[in-house]
Amino acid sequence: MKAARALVSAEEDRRSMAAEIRAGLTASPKWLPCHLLYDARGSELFEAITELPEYYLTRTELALLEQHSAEIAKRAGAPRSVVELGAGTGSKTRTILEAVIAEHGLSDVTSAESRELDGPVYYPIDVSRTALEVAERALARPGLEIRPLVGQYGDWLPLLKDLPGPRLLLFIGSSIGNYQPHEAESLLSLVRRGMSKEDSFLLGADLRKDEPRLLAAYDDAAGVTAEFSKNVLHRINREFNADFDLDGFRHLALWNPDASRMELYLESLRDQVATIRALPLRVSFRTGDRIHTENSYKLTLADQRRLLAAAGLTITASFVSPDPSYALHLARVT
Ligand code: AVI
Repeated sequence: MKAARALVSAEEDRRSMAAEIRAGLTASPKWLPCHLLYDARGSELFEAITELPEYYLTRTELALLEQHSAEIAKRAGAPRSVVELGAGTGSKTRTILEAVIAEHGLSDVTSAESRELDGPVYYPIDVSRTALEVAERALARPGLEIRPLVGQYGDWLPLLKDLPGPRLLLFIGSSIGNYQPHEAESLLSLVRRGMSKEDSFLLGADLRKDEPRLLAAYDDAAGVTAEFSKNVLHRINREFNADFDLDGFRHLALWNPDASRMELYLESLRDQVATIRALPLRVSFRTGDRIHTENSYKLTLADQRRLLAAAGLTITASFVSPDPSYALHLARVT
């Protein structure tokens, strides 16, 4: 198994996390960046979310991928590099990789030279080293190189042009929805700047739909999403020597129709003070005070198209499931 590459040291990572926690918990209203949700336990809980009956996103996207991967691989021109942003454990990627390999043929593992010439090489990018290790084990097969890259997308996207082309970039799982619209546009512009004319970009994103369906998806009956949300406090307790009382907070999922997004919060159930000794910082809460932990935007099809166009990407094919509605867009540099 290849060791995952990281551009940023664990020490730098910890310093930037500490700065984010301080900035978020001293702000009014309080917030925490959603990438903090994904430590090893958080990644595990997110995997469990993807299998919940209420969380329609993953299985709807998988069904679309199963139906259209062959066409996507063909349209992407038998890519030599498949780069996935936010790969997680890679569970959503098998179908598309199989299709790329089928379109391509496996690289000849007996010859180093033909391996150079053939491909494909899969580069999963994720902040979670543990998730990447799972992905690597789950997706390993003869003839497919897997080179995991640990870190934020911004660390790796500028290096895209160095990878053999044509490249297929995957940003599936509706993770684009976790960015504010202006951040989403900047991220897609960064993707576009790393692409050449021959490359393709596949975006998978949830669509705006009825409120009850959305509320259920982000506040499931079994309480897995609540545990996932609260895990961020558990993580701060463990990694920054804090004393958040997890029973003193509840998970809250709200639909904001004006912003067209689900908003996830941790709400304080009483007046309380938490101490984060490693920062050091004391954080006071009144009953009902909230920490905003995540947004999940649900754009219309027209807004998704506008977002891609604004980033300089032209859609070459869209695959849309009607109910529950979800979209896959294949795009090229405009
Ligand atoms: C990772 N991301 C696409 C998920 C979503 O649906 O926004 C994160 C999530 N948070 C709670 N449930 C799922």
